[in-house]
Amino acid sequence: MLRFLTAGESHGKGLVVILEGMPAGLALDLAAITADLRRRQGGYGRGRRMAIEADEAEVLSGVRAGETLGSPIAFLIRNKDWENWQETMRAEIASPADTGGPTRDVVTRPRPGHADLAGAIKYDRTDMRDVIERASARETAARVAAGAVARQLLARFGLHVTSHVFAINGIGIENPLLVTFEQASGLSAESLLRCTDPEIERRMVAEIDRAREAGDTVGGAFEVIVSGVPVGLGSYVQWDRRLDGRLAQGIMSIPAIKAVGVGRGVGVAAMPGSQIHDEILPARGREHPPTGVIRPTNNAGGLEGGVTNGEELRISGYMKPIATLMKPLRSVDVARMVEAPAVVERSDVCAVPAAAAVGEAMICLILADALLEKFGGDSLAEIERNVAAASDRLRARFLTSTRS
Ligand code: EPS
Repeated sequence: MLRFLTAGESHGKGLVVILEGMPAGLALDLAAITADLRRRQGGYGRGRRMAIEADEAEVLSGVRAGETLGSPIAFLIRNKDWENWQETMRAEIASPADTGGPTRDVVTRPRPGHADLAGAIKYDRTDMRDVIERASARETAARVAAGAVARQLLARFGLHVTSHVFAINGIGIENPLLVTFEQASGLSAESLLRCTDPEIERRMVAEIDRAREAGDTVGGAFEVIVSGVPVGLGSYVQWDRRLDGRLAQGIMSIPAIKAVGVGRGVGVAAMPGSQIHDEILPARGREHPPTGVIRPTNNAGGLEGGVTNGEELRISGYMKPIATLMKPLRSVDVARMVEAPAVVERSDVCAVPAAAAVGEAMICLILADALLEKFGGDSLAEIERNVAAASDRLRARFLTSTRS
């Protein structure tokens, strides 16, 4: 239904994304796309590159007079740093006149944990720069631009997506499920780490400072929360239609993510069924959800059988520390096949808040896809009709029976 492709190198001219499958007639707030891009650039622990860039998505197609046309939407995000990398990253064999930036050394000492070695072998490149450039997390800016469009479609149908960081290098909030949607969405865009507990955030910041001083890096974990999710997105009838699997792939595809949790996540393996499953109670006398039932807990994270159950979606991602260490690990210089310290490049000490922003974008894209699958149409009006019909059916089926 909804698909996207990105292109671009970290220090090339820019990043491109093509998003196809968005219905026609969605009013697009371009400033909100920039706000999402800027949030991804932030967070305590980012390196000097982010002081150079001021990401903005230039619309190349698919939008006219502020509305989507139903045609592919293409964005260009220019790399400001390109100016300093033209000589190294030029497409031409010979440097054109006035080419900026120095000629950089060939990279032959792979960083443990980065794609450098496997990529150089796979694509048969002698300069690992050819791998670094595309494997770089810079690519995620393009995903955030596409995700920002998907977010606006979701919002049109009452789904709202937010996130918070609940752990940095082992310091964190014990049970992130206790953080409410309102607490997470209430965090300011300038928040240092997007942690809802100021005291824990202070300790996280100190941990990042310690890592920076030691020439080290740190990872952590974030949770994406979605409110207003309708029942019935995804399906249990085939493995590849289970929405939890699709969402997990979206999170796992973010660079440096090593584990994904749904609801209680890995915690479910250590609790009995009587404590983990979310009981179902009639909603009589309370504010009425469309299904007529309420859940006192949400350990399932809003998904049962790979289908949304009407509760908040809660998906977490666990990020390893950035692979570029200022105090490098042991590696091999593959040009000479001798032991040598890994290459040292300008990088970030911690990028977990950025990963949370990318996590939101991926969840937006996959949820929008699932929404279009269930209620799809070529125009917004068509989708609205389908959503209204489904909600009438729910009301007819559950509201009348719970009132009796
Ligand atoms: C990255 C290295 C750093 C990060 C970069 C990812 O970039 P540079 O090598 O230019 O200092 O800042 O992230 C981004 C550029 C971004 O936009 O997130 C890497 O090697 O993956």
